[in-house]
Amino acid sequence: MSNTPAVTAYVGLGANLGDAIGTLLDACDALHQLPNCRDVRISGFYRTAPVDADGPDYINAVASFKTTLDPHDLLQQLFAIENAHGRERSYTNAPRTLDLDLLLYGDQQIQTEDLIVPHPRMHLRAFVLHPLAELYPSLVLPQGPIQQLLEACSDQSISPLDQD
Ligand code: PH2
Ligand code: MG
Ligand code: MG
Repeated sequence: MSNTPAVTAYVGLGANLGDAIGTLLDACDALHQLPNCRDVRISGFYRTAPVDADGPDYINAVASFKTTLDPHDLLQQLFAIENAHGRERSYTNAPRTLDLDLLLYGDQQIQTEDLIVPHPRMHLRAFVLHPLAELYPSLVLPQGPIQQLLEACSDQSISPLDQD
C-alpha cells in the first residue's frame, strides 16, 4: 500500500474534433476509473471559441480529484485516455479529439521537460478559469484570486452548455 499523501489534482478537458461532447463524457468516465484517484468532481461543459488556435469551437470542462499517483504517473494516465480517443499531435494547438491538461497538482510547482505545473497559460484562459471557478469559486492561483483573473479575460467567448 502506498504511503504517499493524497493531493488534489486539477485537469482541464478540451475537444474540438468529432463528437466533442460525447468524447468529454467518455473522458469523465475514464477519470472516475483512474487507479489511486477518488472524490472526482466535474464542472459543467462550456462551448468556447478557440484561443491561439484554429478550427471549430471547443467543448471545455475541468475535473478535480484526490490522488496518490505521482504527477508523472498521472500524466501518463491522461495521455493514455487521450490516445484511446484518437488524439493526434500534428502541430502546436492543432484541433484535437481530446486534450487533458494537468493544470494543478496540489500547490506543487513542477518544471520538467514534459510537464510544467501550474499550467503556464491557465490563468489567461476563460475556458479553464470559468469551469474551475464553478468548482472552486474562492481558489487563489499564483497569479491571484480566480475571480479577478476571470474579469481580465472577459473578452473571450464562452457559454455554458445546457446539460439537462
Ligand atoms: N486548447 C488549446 C488552445 N486553444 N482554445 C479553447 N477554446 N479551448 C481549448 O481547450 C484550447 C484552446 C491548447 O491546448
Ligand atoms: Mg491544452
Ligand atoms: Mg495538452
